[in-house]
Amino acid sequence: MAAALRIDVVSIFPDYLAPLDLSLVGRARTDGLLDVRVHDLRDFTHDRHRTVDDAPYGGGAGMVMKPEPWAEALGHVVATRDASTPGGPRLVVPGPGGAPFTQARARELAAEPWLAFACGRYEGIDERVYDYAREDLGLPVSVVSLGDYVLCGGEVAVLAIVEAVARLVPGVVGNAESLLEESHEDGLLEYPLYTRPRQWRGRLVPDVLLSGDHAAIAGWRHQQRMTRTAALRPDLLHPSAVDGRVELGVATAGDLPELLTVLHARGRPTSSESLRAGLATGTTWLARRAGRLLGAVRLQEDGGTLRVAAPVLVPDLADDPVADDSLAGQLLQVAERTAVSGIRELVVDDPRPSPGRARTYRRAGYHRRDGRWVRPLVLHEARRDPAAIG
Ligand code: JCK
Repeated sequence: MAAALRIDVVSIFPDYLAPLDLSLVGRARTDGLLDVRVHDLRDFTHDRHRTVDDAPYGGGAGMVMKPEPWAEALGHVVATRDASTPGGPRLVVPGPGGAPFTQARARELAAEPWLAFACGRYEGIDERVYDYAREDLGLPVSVVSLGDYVLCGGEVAVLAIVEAVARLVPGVVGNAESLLEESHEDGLLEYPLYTRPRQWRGRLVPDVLLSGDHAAIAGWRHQQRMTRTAALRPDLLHPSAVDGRVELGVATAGDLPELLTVLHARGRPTSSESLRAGLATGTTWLARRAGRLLGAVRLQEDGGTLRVAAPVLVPDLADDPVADDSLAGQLLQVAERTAVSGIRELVVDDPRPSPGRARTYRRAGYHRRDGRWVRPLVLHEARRDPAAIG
């Protein structure tokens, strides 16, 4: 039987991939479910020193991988296509600048018949190798990243990706249920796990798990997952706060009732009269998504200073640090762009911000001065056209 998935890996450190002989992936290989072939890039060089790197054109730190050995190695891999893999592999290249490698991407890769991985080293691979693979070899190319930190090469990323993909290949993981039940399949973190003994070093297993009440157990587990997700990964609960399209616009009299409600709900009560007066003497920017009000910020010129009221967000977003950073951050940015020439600094009067909001101010370029948040403006920033917002 032909393997369900063929995987070729090209690296200057083939030994780095030795763990693919072990555990789940190793078993899948001996079971004939995976056909893994590791190639040494240096076998595709022709000089005495088996050179794979050279200095970068344009200068800069470090070395770049030469294109010639890569073209030969990839050509060799493609030339070994057979009846079960007639089309050529999808080329996956780990790199710190790639698209995030996610469970969705793992599912996509697990559905392919053939994957080839190019493990870079040094600062990375000559860009033309990607174009060559696409245009001359006809391979789909995906550059992927494991996360926002810097590794020394692609090998560790390939180990992680192959492991994530292999366990989705039918037959590799025994219990199909354990694949279905999983965290990241439904976007929440996992519930805590317990096994025997019931009491261990003075610690008990939660009673509900021994109750035999399946509905109560499911309810408790769901509540645990929600609490953990809210604490550790709020972005998973409010993805729209991060990547939904936010529209920014200047408030007019028609927006006052909605604004009044939000300010009251956030403990900043004001009268409609003073709010109306504020519209005349300064600028209030609103953030909306699909028409729904999300937050607001008010600006007022005062000599060379632009006074910025602490951005206010609607109650269901206000306590979410991710939403705060995204929305309050965008509102502060608008404040900055509104500043006309003559303004030398922005000042936010917010002496006791929440830790999340303090972080938002710092990320927006403000620093603390005498209980206020101050953002100096350089001249070219102070001449921006407010009409260019959006
Ligand atoms: C593949 C070489 C090392 C080191 C220059 C300038 C940021 C570029 C990865 N999640 C991930 N982190 N790192 C990798 C990864 C790193 C790699 C290679 C994958 C090949 N390197 C390297 C420094 C730079 N940089 C700004 C990095 C590459 C994945 N997947």
